[in-house]
Amino acid sequence: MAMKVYSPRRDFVIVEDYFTARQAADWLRLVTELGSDAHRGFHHPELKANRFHKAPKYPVKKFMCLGLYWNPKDYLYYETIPGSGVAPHPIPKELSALASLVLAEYFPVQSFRPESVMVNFYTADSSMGLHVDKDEPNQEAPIVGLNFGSACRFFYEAEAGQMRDLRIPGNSIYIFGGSARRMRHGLGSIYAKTLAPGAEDFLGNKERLNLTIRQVLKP
Ligand SMILES: O=C(O)CCC(=O)C(=O)O
Repeated sequence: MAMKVYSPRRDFVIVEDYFTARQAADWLRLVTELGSDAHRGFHHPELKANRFHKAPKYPVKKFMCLGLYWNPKDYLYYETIPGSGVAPHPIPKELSALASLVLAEYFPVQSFRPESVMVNFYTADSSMGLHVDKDEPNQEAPIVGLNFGSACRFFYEAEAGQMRDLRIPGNSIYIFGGSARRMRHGLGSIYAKTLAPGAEDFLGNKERLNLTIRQVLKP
C-alpha cells in the first residue's frame, strides 16, 4: 500500500502505511518480548499527585521505557527505575536506526540521539489528557512516534492555538519537531475494529501501542 504523507500543521508530519504488516508484526514482537520482562517491562505506574487524587494511576494501562526512564510520579528522567533501581532495557539498535531513517526522510535535523523510548499501550478505556511534552531538558529535538494496532482520535494544537483532532491509524508514524515540538496534544477514543494489518497476533480490538522516541538531553 502506498504511504500517505501529510502535515496537519507546520512541523507535525504523519506518514500513514509506513509499516507493512510484516514490519509491524516484527516491531510488535520485539516490544512484546521487552514488555514481558518482570522488572523492566510493562507496568501500570502511579502518576504525580494532583489536586483531585493523592495517588492517581497513569491513564494508560501498560507503560514502559527503553533507555532513560520517564517517571510518571515526578515527571523527571532517570537512568534506573525509581524504587527498583533496575536500569530499563537499552534502546534496541534497530529502533535507533529507524528513528534516524524516519528523520532523514521526513524531518531532517543536524543530529538526533535517541535516549528514551516511551511505550504506551492503550485499551478501550484509556485516553490521555491534553499536555505539552516539556519534561525533556532538550525541547528542540523532534519526537518520533510509531503507532501500531487500532486507530485513535488524536488532538493537537494548530498553529493559531486552537485544538483540532484527526484520526491516526496503526502502522503509521508521526513526527513533531520545530514549531510543533511544544504543541498541546492528547489522545481521545481508540476506535473499534480498526486493527492495522500485522497486529492481530499481538493486540486485540481497541488496543493500540505507541512508541515515542526522544532525545532527552541537550547536545
Ligand atoms: O500515544 C500517543 O500517540 C501520544 C503519546 C503522548 O502523548 C506522549 O508520549 O506525549
